[in-house]
Amino acid sequence: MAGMIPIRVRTRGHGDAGLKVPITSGTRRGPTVGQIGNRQSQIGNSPEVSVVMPCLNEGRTLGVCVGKARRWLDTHGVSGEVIVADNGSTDGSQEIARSAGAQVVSVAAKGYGSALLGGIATARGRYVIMGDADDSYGFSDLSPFVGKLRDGFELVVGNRFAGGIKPGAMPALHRYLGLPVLNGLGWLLFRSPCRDFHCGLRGFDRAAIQSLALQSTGMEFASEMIVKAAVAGLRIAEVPTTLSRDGRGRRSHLRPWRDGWRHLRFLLGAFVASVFERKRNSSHAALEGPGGEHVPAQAQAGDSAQLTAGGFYDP
Ligand SMILES: Nc1nc2c(ncn2[C@@H]2O[C@H](COP(=O)(O)OP(=O)(O)O)[C@@H](O)[C@H]2O)c(=O)[nH]1
Ligand SMILES: [Mg+2]
Repeated sequence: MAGMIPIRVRTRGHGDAGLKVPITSGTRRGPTVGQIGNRQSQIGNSPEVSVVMPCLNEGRTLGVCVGKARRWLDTHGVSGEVIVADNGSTDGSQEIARSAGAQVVSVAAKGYGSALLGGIATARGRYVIMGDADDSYGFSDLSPFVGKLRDGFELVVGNRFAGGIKPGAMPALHRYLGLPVLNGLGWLLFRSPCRDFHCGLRGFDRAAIQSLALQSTGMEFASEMIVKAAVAGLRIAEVPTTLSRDGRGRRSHLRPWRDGWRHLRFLLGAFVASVFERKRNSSHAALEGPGGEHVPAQAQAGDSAQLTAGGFYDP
């Protein structure tokens, strides 16, 4: 992705024409996973939860992942669907997914982000859980994610540092250099509450995340989701999750230097873009009052000229 990343920001109060990221209310509260028991959680004709797995040649582990997700849905009485977003796997992943009970979506555009965008566009659930199809994440225990979503959080991100990284599950380069640097930058630039910015197991309110108009095609999709959610003021939570050694017995699709650079470039580009938005917003505020009348900029401060990136830009 070249050039600057367009990032739209939400402003408080009135006078926000053209700048608002529409989001859904974060105040809805439903029953917790424990409370719901075996009652089906279907909402109208739609399932409550869509589990979306991006997949490129994961034939060795995909069936296990789909099976775990399906079993979790069934044993918790949660109405749900499992969607595998595939990019032309050549190892029979599609058939494996179908026979394990998943719906397969073939996404023409290549890349992790493209696959997820295709899967999310097909999903019908009010909530989406996304996670790798390499059997490294805990699809057997989605309760913490769905519980937080039912509590009204719009994005729930796993934290592998809190939940445990099993031996051999993450290369030392990622664990001790790449992820700490990118996590630190996410906090510094956007006050992201996520201490594991790149955890691949997450849950979100589908409408809220779709309203952010995510567009990254590659692995930097993971950064884009958190940055735009933070800037838009969505309610974000994190829950501990465990990372196990993947079961596929070959290299990851992630290319550490190339993908690390794409994440870094996204973070810096988004930050620069948000600063420009803020400046533009401030000059609007200096010219027009809430009713269109000319007012001095100070009269607008604290009202329409603030961004909501975790308060970072607030005066
Ligand atoms: N459809 C599709 N899936 C992908 C692509 N790249 C990665 N994935 C899937 O995305 C998930 C994460 O990739 P993975 O190799 O596990 O990355 P890592 O967890 O960072 O090592 C896995 O389920 C992959 O099969 C892609 O280009 N297309
Ligand atoms: Mg993985």
